[in-house]
Amino acid sequence: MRQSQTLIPTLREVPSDAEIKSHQLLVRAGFIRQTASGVYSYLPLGKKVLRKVEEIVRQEMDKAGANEMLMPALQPAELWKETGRWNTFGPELMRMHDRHNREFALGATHEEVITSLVRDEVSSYKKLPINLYQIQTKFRDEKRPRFGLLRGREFIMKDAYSFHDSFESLDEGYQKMYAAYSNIFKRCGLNFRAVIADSGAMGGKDTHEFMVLSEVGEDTIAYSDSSDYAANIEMAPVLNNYTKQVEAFKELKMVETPTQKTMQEVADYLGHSLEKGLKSIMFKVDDQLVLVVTRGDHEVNDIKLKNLNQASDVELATEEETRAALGAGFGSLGPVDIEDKVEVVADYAVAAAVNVSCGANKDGYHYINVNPDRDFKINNYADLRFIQEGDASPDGKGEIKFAKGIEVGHVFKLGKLYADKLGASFLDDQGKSQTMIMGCYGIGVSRTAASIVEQYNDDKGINWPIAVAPFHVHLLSVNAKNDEQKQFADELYQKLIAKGIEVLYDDRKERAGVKFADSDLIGIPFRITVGKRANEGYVEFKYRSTGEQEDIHEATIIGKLSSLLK
Ligand code: 9G3
Repeated sequence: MRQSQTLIPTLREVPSDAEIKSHQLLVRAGFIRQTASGVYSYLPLGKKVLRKVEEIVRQEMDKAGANEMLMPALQPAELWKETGRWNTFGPELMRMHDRHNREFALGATHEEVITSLVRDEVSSYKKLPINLYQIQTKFRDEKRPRFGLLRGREFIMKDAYSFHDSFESLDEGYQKMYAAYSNIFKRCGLNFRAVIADSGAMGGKDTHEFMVLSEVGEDTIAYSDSSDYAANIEMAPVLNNYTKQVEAFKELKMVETPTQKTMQEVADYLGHSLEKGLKSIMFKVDDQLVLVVTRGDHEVNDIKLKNLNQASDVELATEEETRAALGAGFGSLGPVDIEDKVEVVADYAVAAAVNVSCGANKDGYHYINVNPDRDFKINNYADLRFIQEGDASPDGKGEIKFAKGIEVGHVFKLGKLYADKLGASFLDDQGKSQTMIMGCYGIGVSRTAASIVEQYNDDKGINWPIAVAPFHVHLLSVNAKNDEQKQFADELYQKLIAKGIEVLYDDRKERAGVKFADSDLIGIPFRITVGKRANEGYVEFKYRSTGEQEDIHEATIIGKLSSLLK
């Protein structure tokens, strides 16, 4: 591609609305432009990178036995009404009417479309398992689109769906996708972890998220410093290996805590550490009030609370509801003397508490020297807290550390949920009708491209790994006025592309400094500069990743590049 004939509008200054490196660099280097909030145009270089990432995805998906197809973005509302998701999703699901006033959803995902299609076309166990995938634009009306391609309202996803006649078959299909995802992200040059995740509203059991390690990631990963254990912090279980301190029980006493509200204020006022206090928070779990008690230095994990009761909705209770139930407001709650006004659940750590403080369910008062069993009954101890750095790794090996991650992939064992709702069944080898068992597997293709920039950049710009770079070579002629050099560069350009090498040729009538700065910004792995030594047949060869450069004879270029690009 000749730069004098394409569109690569580079910018010197950082766009004000771009907070993170990948967003800043993709805009400055002329890869993307925002069309609306969370909606982007991919300019030629951006499109080239998308195509490279998609190509890697395709190769690995096809190798895993998946079949590419393409589903519509326009989805009839009837399908979403059949699964009940037309109502469970709010404004995030973009909807529209056609000219006949029929309702449609703009595809945020495709479980409804694919399951209804397979329902209509597959009815025998002989046709199972089957894995169908697409690479397609998705629409999700995010409340706060940000970080450029990382959280857009229109983005490119590879979504795959597998259909099975047994859970064993699903496990096999899931493992194949898990392996394919590992290959894909490895080939993209990404530093990632597959983490145990929460299936959220999708139901089903096993699910893993593929997380690119990055400080700008919105998810927190809990990983072991001595094994490959890694889980989304929402999911990481906490071992119940608390030891009860050996300490004589002291006499329970109620004390005035006139203005102390937060755990820290109460602990400071009563002169003990955070962990010698109990924290009690009122939740509404499927509209049922539940008091959740944890140690003062722990945080309630609402996902674990939700999974504890297989609830569909967990939220904090209001102060009014809390006061109505326990006669006190936030900051004065506790498990003592509340009989069965509300259900009480507690994290395992609470069972090991000795002589601790807690709210007295009376505004401005706390109990001290509180002991479980003697002073309060808990009908349900469970693992209800977020894991913390330094906790033992759930696999028993080493300690937990935290890292931030960008979710670029998510694989689910869906089970029968969608097939049930949409009536996707098959006749088994006994001729008996069975419900299909499904898996679904997503990769954020545009998000993956941006994640690569997050991990491959320096103070000069992007530093693309070869496998996903928009071009292999950036060819520059620095003195546009020198016919001999221009002639040399033109011929070299033809030679390289004749050998199938992907070359971006900067043949613009620009000063050398502008060309070098743009080249560093765009980040193509290898740069060939044609300058004054062209008359001896020598060019300058520069490695974008290390900055090292050397003069080489043009006769050696093809051989050098062929070995570098292998
Ligand atoms: C919606 C909207 C947003 C959504 C969904 C539906 C996330 C939704 C979960 C999935 C599950 C898997 C197939 C590929 C892999 C992920 N956000 N999810 O279902 F209507 Cl607005 O998408 N789908």
